Amino acid sequence: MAFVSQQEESLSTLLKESRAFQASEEFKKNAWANDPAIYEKAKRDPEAYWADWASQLDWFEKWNKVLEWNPPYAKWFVGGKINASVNCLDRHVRTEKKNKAAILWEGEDGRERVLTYGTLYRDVNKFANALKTLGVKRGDRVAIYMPMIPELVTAVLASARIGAIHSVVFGGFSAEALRDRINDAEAKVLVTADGGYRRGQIVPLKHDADYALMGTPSIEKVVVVSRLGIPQRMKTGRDLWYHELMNEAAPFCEPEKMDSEDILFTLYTSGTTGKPKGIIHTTGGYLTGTYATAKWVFDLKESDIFWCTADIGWITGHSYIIYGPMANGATQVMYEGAPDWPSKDRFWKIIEKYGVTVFYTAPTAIRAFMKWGTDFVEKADLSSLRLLGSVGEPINPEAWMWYYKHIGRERCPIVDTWWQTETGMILITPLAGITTLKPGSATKPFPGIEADLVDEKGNSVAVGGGYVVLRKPWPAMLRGIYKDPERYQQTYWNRWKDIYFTGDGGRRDEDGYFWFLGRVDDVINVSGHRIGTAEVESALVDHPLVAEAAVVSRPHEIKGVAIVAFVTLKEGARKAEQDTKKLAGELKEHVQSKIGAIARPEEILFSRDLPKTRSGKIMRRLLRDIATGKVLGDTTTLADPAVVEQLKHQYEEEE
Ligand code: 7RM
Repeated sequence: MAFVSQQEESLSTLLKESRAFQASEEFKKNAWANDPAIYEKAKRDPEAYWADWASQLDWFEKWNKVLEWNPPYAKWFVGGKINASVNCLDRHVRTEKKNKAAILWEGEDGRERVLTYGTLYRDVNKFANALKTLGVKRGDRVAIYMPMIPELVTAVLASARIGAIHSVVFGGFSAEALRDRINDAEAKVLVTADGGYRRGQIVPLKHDADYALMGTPSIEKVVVVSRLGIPQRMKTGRDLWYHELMNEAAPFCEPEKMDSEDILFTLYTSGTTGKPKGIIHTTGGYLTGTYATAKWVFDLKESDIFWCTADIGWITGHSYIIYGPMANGATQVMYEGAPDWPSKDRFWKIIEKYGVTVFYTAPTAIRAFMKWGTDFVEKADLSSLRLLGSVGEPINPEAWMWYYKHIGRERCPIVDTWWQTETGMILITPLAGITTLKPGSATKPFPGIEADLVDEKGNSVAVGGGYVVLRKPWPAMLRGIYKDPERYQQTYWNRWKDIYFTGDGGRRDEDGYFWFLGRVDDVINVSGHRIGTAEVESALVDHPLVAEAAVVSRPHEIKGVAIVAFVTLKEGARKAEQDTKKLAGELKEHVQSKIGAIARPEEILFSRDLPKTRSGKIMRRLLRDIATGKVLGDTTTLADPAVVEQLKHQYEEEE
């Protein structure tokens, strides 16, 4: 095992020796949240606590009631009048923040743009007026299908300014997916672009949108941003250039005085059925929740340069690129493209160039970096970083340690933030100035959040495994599923009375820390023993040759179900042309030694890559189908459909 590097060995030593980490004294001293008493204070009077956060925003009219809770429907800051764009822009433009950078944008092609709060304010006002001239009114839906360019932020905030409901569709989705979402929302206007760059390729958004637009009767106008400068076929009477509209638009648009409970946006997310759910978020509570968590979790200060690598097409981009950080008046990096273009050090080069201080990314990205090796990382100066974040799936302790050591250089605390499209805001997370960190744990509920772990009957489990639930409403919670109240009730509120079911399973340890084990349908029951797919995956990834692993179950005569593991090997390991049979045996042994015989995989399949959704979540459903030899389901949301074909063939060969 000559290719097991020195670093990897010391990494696992680090992991074994100390399992708890703390921010430096200096970090703690300066953190916004550094007094443990805030947890107690919030618990004692949650409404007063949330009202305190809300009062840090700008309201046209104050609310007369903090919370109205008629399960499963909550209303926050009832009677309050507010506008989200005013809170992200106007209130900063009135201060010395006017000339502060809001967005440091970098295109994948290397193009750079800096937008100050002042210039973004001007653009948003103009585009808000442009939308009005196109007939968009308060309550109308605006669909947005764009690359990661500043005009995407402008379109979102302009919609919010005039009280239109934005519905952002991730630019990586297909034309059909776009069409279905436009139709469900009955959007009046679509804002798109000629395209964007991804891995050196052009993503032809307008071209794809044209296909979708053949079946979207509600769309009256299409606005096209010229990102690439590629000539487009513009349909007369329907399609308009963004820059032409902007040239004619008046510079100020009076913001709509929205009710706190007016819909700010819908965002579609996959559920258990084929039809995506349009998650509804409203204005006052959502803004309060994202403002508060952005400030405390990311400890945002005037001098920070924040970089959230998510796409705005996902909730993470809505909450932690647009609303949370901008309500805080933060300076951010926004990057258009892929982490490995033109080379695998693109992210580190960006951090170095802009002096990023707070970096927020996903475990799947971290595992890719691990796979690519430390050479790409070590050359970069990452000394500006002071805080790291993770989101999207459970981060296995090995990835946590790698992130801590190689990116944070053992100086930066890591906040593993658990939340969902539905929760709108981060709910379970460390506060780095207070919380002792344990690699792999999202630690504790944010102050004011009543998260719990329960058994089948809904009884609280103090220490042990269970379902993660929320016992009390929180400001940024979803208000429903667009045009489908029945499904809202069914999906989240039918298991236990007046308790929100997250769909996630986890464990709570003796210190009250939450350890997420993945969606409950990912929990495997082998011979009556409950095993989290994440636990087995973590054990596999702990092996020095393994880069990434996904574990699924397959029906088994005796055990009920058996464990099948899909494994990708690290770059060096792959080149070494391992004897796969022998290595499979070794990995099974490894899992057995880490967890126990019950967790020993029945079968291990090696693959160059794992099938992932475009937001980076491993598609276990597909892997399950492959493992059971079933016909494959829908693969249109896959990042790379070829991966599945390759896996299928490989599996059939090995059979
Ligand atoms: C923000 C986001 C939500 C699901 C959620 C979990 C999983 C997200 C973590 C996590 C463990 C985390 N929204 N998840 N963050 N699991 N630790 N820190 O991802 O709607 O797209 O997904 O993602 O299963 O239910 S989402």
